[in-house]
Amino acid sequence: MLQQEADCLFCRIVRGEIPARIVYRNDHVLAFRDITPVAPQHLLIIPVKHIASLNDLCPEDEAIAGHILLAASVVADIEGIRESGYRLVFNTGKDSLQSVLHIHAHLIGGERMGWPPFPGAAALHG
Ligand code: DGP
Repeated sequence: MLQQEADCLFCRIVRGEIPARIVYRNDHVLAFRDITPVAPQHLLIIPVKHIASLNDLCPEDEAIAGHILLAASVVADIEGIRESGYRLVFNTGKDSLQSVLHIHAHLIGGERMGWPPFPGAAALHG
C-alpha cells in the first residue's frame, strides 16, 4: 500500500472504509462522485497516495500529478461529458475553501458554466 494516513477521509475511501460511488480507479488514482454535487456531473479525482495539497507535491510525485490529469478525460468520457466539456478545479488552501486535506481534482460538467467563477470578479479586479 502506498503512503496513507489513518484518519484522512479520502485515504479511508481509498481503503474502502467509507463507502463512495466510485466510477474509476487504477493503481494511482481513484475517482468518485462528490457527496455535495455542484453540477450534474461532479467527480473527485484523488491520488491513492496521501498528499495534503498541491503545495505538498514533491518532484518525486511528478508521475502522480500526471496520473490525476490523465484520469480527467477518462472519467469525463465515462460520464459522457468528454466532448461537451468540463472543468478541473484543485482547491488549495483556505482562500480556496479547501476542506479535505488530500489532493482532489473536482471534475465538473454537464451544463454550461460561467467564467470567471466569481460573480463580479472582472469588475472588481479589472
Ligand atoms: P474541497 O472543498 O475542495 O476540499 O472539496 C471537498 C469535497 O469533498 C466537497 O465538495 C465535498 C466532498 N466530500 C466531503 N466528504 C465526502 C465524503 O465522505 N464522500 C464524498 N463522496 N465526497 C465528500
